[in-house]
Amino acid sequence: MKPYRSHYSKDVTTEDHGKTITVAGWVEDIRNIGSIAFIILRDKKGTLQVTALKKECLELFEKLINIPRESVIAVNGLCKKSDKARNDYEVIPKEVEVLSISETPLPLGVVDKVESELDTRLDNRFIDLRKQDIQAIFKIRNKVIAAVHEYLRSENFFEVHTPNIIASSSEGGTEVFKLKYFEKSAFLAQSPQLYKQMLMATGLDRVYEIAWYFRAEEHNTRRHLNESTAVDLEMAFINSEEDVMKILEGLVYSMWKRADECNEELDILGKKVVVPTLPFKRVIYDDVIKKLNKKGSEIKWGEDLGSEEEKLLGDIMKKEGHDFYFITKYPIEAKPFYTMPEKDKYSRGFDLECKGVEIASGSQRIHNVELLKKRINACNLNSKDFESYLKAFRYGMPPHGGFGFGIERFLMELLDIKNIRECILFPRDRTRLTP
Ligand code: AMO
Repeated sequence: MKPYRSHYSKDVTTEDHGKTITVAGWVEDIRNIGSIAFIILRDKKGTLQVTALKKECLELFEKLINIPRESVIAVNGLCKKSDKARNDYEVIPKEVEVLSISETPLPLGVVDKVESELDTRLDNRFIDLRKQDIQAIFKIRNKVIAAVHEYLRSENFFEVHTPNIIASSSEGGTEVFKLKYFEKSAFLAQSPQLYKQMLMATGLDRVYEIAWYFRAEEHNTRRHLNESTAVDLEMAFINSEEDVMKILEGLVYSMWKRADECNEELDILGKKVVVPTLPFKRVIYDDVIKKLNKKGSEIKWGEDLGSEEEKLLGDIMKKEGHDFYFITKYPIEAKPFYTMPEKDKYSRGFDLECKGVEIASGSQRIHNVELLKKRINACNLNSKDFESYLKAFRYGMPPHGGFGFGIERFLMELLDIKNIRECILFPRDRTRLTP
């Protein structure tokens, strides 16, 4: 049969009625009522009905009713208007080609009413992803990423791809995956941090990357992955971190707005999206600590917010009418070595929170090489490990800053998904390395 597919399930129009078309996909269900069989065929865009009449095509009828569910078939047949069929039409088969027979039983049902355990679903992710609600999450992700490219390009950003196998840890700390690189040891990049900053010394001015983060964090939580993705960005000639925050809130707004336009997927998921209004509230770190202490939290000045404190702050801010808010002017000791200090104990680092969850963090960076070395040492890191990075600061480096915005965290908050593993195709966590 050539081609296997002339139409997707949802692409048939009134003009196709009475014509011969070919459709292809997975056999979701077979209902055989004796003289007639209804085969529900599923493809990327939805489902359609293939109707086989026993008395008109006995051989085809027998072939179709014996195909195991989830097998892949292509059907060539007559497209016919039908009030009873799902998309107002059905296909009366003339020819059926079985392209792949599914084994039975299935390790996971596709249209079953019973909810399966997340682990069973992730173990059989290729089947899990056949479900229309699970696909809807990734269809929204796909559309929103398109909005990221559109927005950032309209703001004169340049897409880059930086190395993931690197010689020194990008964020400092111990949460790095170490690997053997021929005679040397190497690390998987925790983020593109060092490279996007080095690019600020090239004159490219504004760069972004849809980046992979590899983090050897031991804890297994509902909002941490060991391999995650982010919109990672850096911009030069800024006056302060405020310039970076403006781009970040513009980006978040564009992404939420694009998500709000995904009507079909949102309907499938039964979700509503509330597009935020700009600008987002800015709260300085000192006030955050005061607000938290007032509500009984024992967090001390200088500490970073843990998930408990973030949640409490989320509730406080919600009452004040803010789902989105920046926490600004962090203490320097709570931020990574590349963060620009301000006065003696503060920094130009910020986090963007959404309903009690950190979705992005960023800062103005240090662009003076001597100060940068000082901060590397103060963070108990060895500046020798950062020589090739530091070199980029010695021959003309403009003031700059940027942020990292977690794509899975964004999806969790956008669609109110409780476990971050649902927001990435093949999650990597403390115990999961397959599939
Ligand atoms: P940070 O480490 O805060 O900053 O990460 C930025 C954003 O990435 C997401 N994120 C994660 N998502 C899931 N699982 C994880 N383990 C995980 N770790 C981080 C979060 C977080 O806000 N280089 C800086 C960014 C910058 O300053 O440009 C950085 O990596 O949404």
